[in-house]
Amino acid sequence: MEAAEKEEISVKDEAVDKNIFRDCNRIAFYRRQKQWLSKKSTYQVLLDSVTTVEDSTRFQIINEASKVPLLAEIYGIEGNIFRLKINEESPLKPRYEVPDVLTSKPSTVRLIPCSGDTGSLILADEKGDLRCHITANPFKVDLVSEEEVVMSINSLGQLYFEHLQILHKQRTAKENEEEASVDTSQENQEDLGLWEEKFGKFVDIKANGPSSVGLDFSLHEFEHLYGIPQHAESHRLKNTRDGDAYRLYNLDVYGYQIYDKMGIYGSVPYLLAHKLGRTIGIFWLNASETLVEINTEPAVEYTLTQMGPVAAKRKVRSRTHVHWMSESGIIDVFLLTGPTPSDVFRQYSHLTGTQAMPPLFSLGYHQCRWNYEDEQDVKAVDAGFDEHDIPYDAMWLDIEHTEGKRYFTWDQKRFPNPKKMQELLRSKKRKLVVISDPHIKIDPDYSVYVKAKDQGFFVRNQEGEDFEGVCWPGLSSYLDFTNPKVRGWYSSLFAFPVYQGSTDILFLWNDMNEPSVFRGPEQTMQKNAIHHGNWEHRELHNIYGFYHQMATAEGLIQRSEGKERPFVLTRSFFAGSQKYGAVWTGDNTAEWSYLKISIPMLLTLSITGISFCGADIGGFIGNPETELLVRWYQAGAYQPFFRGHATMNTKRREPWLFGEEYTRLIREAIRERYGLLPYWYSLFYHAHVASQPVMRPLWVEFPNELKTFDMEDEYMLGSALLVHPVTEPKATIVDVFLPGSNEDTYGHIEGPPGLSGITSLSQDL
Ligand code: NBV
Repeated sequence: MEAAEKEEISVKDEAVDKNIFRDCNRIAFYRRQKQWLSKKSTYQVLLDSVTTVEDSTRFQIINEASKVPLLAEIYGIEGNIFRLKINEESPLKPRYEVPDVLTSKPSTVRLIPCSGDTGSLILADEKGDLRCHITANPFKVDLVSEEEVVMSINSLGQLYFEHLQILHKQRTAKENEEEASVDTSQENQEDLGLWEEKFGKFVDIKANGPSSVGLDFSLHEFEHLYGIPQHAESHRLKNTRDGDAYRLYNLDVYGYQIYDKMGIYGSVPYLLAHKLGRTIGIFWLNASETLVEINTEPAVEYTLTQMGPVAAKRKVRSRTHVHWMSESGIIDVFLLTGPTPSDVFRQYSHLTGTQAMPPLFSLGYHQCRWNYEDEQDVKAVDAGFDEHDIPYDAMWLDIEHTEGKRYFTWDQKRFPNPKKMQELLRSKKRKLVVISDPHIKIDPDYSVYVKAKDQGFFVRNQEGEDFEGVCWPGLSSYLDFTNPKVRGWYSSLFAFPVYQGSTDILFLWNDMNEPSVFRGPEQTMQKNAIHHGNWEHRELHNIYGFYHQMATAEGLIQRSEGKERPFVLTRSFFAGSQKYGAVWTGDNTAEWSYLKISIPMLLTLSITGISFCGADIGGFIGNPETELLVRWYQAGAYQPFFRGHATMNTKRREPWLFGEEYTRLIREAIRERYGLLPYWYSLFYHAHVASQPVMRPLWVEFPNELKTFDMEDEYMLGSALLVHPVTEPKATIVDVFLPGSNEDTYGHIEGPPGLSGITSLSQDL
């Protein structure tokens, strides 16, 4: 290992240093939006601009201060979905609109405008299922269902849209005078980070200046919200009133802090809200850095004493306000009107696709470690499973299997005969999964590097040269997966004759694809790096990993001429990543609290489309005590992606290393998994064809039982299996809430002494 790498790893061994990462107050677009919104300047609809163009209703909205016209478009989409797009009417240059996430152009339903009262407009489809009322001044949209307003848009007046401008220095004095939307005085400019934003030693120069957008949504009578992964947080979203907003910004956060709203590896800007009798969803299609504030106002009852002799009462329904803010792009939001949880799942997958059907082997147990040292090590670990009669399906190789972290190569000394190694695994019907990261070592003798460089396939810096950053191989450039040509070429690298030493039992693992850039701002890429089509990295940061996995999965499909299903695990992801494979929760820690939080983290991924998800069994960082390891296997056997993994400086922890009793317990847990494999496979098929998550929070299966809305220590697998893992040390008893009876029923489950697998309880529900 090179010195530079050692230094990185030892630095990374400490707990997460939050100073490396920004909280809301250190994010300039957040500060700008807050400052401006406090001035309460409003937008209004120009009602005489309303037109129907093809399948959308369009109209202008104008801010009373800035006077810059925005163009709003409202679409009705099949399956009871609304789409609202807001962009500048004539921006200085095109603004980024996220491509490739929607599976196809959504089929639209015609909304017919009918005039409301003066100053308003009503849009409704023929059947009357979709209906919205637009108020002109101030601009507000109410979504109505069965005569009830379910959601209001911009009722708090938080619509915010920074129109693209010419850099101050290049403008005339008159133009500068006219700029009224934000306070642009010199000292404030720096603070507001309009054209330049500092963070520690990093300076982000913004060629396009400020371009952020924001909008609020009020969800009437909804108090339970879920979604917007990825955070190491509870399943139900919390109020952000007293602290940081939920941040969606894909970052490599080693040993992330739990119960925290900072952004980690992936982002799905989509949330669901649920109340008795109705579930809805908001999908905010924007790939730039995004912040989400949640604020629930409980129901209140006022007594109106001045109204006459009899005291009148007025009830104000509870509501939750959701405020989305993104650094750039446009406002493009899909409102999923439900009404049931399964309707919302279907509506979302109608837009972004369903879970890819996994190959059967990938639902079994996976054995990973950073690193299995060499072919002998692989052989010995593989034999260990047979000796101890423990089933497993896939052996994994981390970055050390390559020649100096040059992906698509093999370390000549440690892995001189990769095909022979795969033949051994194949003879037992097992598979191999290897890692392939998006950074490419700068090395004129590395053919992948040379070919990518020659074809201009790397992300570029401001000077138009290849972007360079440090990662595992040392100085590296980063493939620009947003370019379809780069994806096509990358996919071709998985062809058997091209990827030397690979066979058809080899599958893939995409790591570090936030992308992770050592010594970069927040350990990622500068926002002003340039991608295909001249787009700045800031526009599409959150979708980089999505494209990496997409290209990898496509490569595996192509190498088998379309016959085999791919398996690709990714660390970073975006809305729609479910189409390309599995996701895991990154670098967790070997502590009970991380075992516990794996459940809400996976539930959240599951309801936002990503059914194939898991957490490293045992905890990646540190050495789990044996009891914790056993409990983690017992819990993991009932989570969708089931892989044991550990970082490099940890003690070996293959299942048979802790004495006969523990080996037996782990064996039993893994066998329980295999016993249910047909059920898992059927659930995934159902997720693939009918959009229903595999792992389901109780509220999804029991939407009319209030008690279930907050539960995250137990869940359903499909609709037939209730799972309550043990996540506390020394537990011999768990109290399991038994939903479905509308009474408070608890099952008191006591295991025999020791760590018996009291993980699951099935009943006819
Ligand atoms: O490739 C090494 C590790 C990998 O084992 C882990 O699962 C990833 O989350 N990788 C991160 C990079 C190094 C982390 C310190």
